[in-house]
This record gives sequence, structure tokens and C-alpha cells, in this order.
Amino acid sequence: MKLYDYFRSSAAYRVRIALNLKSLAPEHVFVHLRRGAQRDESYLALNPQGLVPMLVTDDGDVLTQSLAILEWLDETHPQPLLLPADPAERARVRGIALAIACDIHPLNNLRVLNYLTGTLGVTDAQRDGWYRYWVDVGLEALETRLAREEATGRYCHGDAPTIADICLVPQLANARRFAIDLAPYPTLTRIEAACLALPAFADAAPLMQPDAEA
Ligand SMILES: N[C@@H](CCC(=O)N[C@@H](CS)C(=O)NCC(=O)O)C(=O)O
Repeated sequence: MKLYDYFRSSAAYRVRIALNLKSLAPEHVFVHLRRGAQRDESYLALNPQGLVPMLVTDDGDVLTQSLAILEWLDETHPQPLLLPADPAERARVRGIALAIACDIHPLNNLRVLNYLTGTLGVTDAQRDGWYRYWVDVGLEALETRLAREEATGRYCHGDAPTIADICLVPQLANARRFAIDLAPYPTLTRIEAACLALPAFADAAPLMQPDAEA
């Protein structure tokens, strides 16, 4: 397997965590997003979206979209499972993961932030305000539901990590990088700490990657 990866990509970070949890060690191909390598013709030929992560399987299938990759990994390498068996529980876990992956993350993606400053001409301070506003809107709602729902355990759902935690931890790492105050989110940071105590999460962190830069 080959994972097209970039240390700072929170979507790629999700896949790195899942691979570690499943004790899989693919070859890594680093796509330097800051230098625009995701828009090289050779990369676009494989993934016209020009985004990481991308996973090329041993059969040569080209998989894109981190959540699709996570579910493929769960179906092909079920130990340990990252989604519960019960349909209602699966829906809860997917609901938390999608609240992050669909409703928070896209608004703070590199290309969106670059469009704000490069095309719309907003200042860096306005761009950071945009980032903080949308991240806070998303995290507030997650904190509320995770704090009050009985299904929340050591992790987002019960006492084993799921795709919900796999989406949460990279999003909080990203928030820290933008100096978001996480004090209002004690349940989220408690779950983050529990996850980061696991080597699979800690080893997938951006600064632990071979392509990490200051
Ligand atoms: N929904 C996609 C998001 C992928 C994504 O946005 N990747 C970012 C890095 S986190 C990227 O490649 N950005 C390149 C760019 O903005 O030009 C997924 O979950 O895989």
C-alpha cells in the first residue's frame, strides 16, 4: 500500500492513526502541500481533486477521501474495528466523525484560507477570525453532545477508539496550531488526552512524521 501524505494534513493524520491502530505500515509518499505539489500533473492524474490523503492499495485501487479510506480499512482489516456493529451506534459514531470532517474541516482547509487572503483580499487577522469562528461553532456543538450523551465513554463512543476519535484528535491539533482556546471544551480535550496516550495516535501526530517541518 502507498499513502500519499503530508505531515500537517489533518485528513491524512486520520488515515495515519487508523493504519497504526491496525498495525499496517504502508509506503509513504509525501506531497508538499505548501509548495503546491498536490497540483502537479502527475498527482492530479491520480487524484483530480488535488487533495491528500490518497491510498493506493496492493491491488492498485486508488482510494481518496479519508472517511472512505477509513471504512475501506475497517472492511479489509477488521482488527480492531473502528465502527461499532450496532446500526444506531454506527450512526452515532459516523455522525460525530462527519460533524468534524464535513462541517468543520472544509472551512479551514488550506485552499479555502488561501482563497480568502489571495482572491478576496482579506487580511491575515480576518482569515484567522474566520478560522476561529467556524472551528468554535463546530466544537461547541460537539462538546455539548459528547458531554451529555451516555454513550460517550473514555473515547467519543464507549471505551474503544472509533472513527469519531480519529477525526477529533487531528481537528484539535489543528485548532491548537491556530491558538484556539480549548478550555471551553473539557470533554473534547479529555478524550483527546485519552487518545494521545495510545501510541497509534501519538505516533501519527504531525511533528512525528518524517516530512515534518517547523
Ligand atoms: N474531505 C477530504 C479532505 C481532504 C483535504 O482537504 N485535504 C487537505 C489537507 S487536510 C488538502 O489536501 N489540501 C490541499 C489544498 O488545500 O490545496 C478528506 O477527508 O480526505
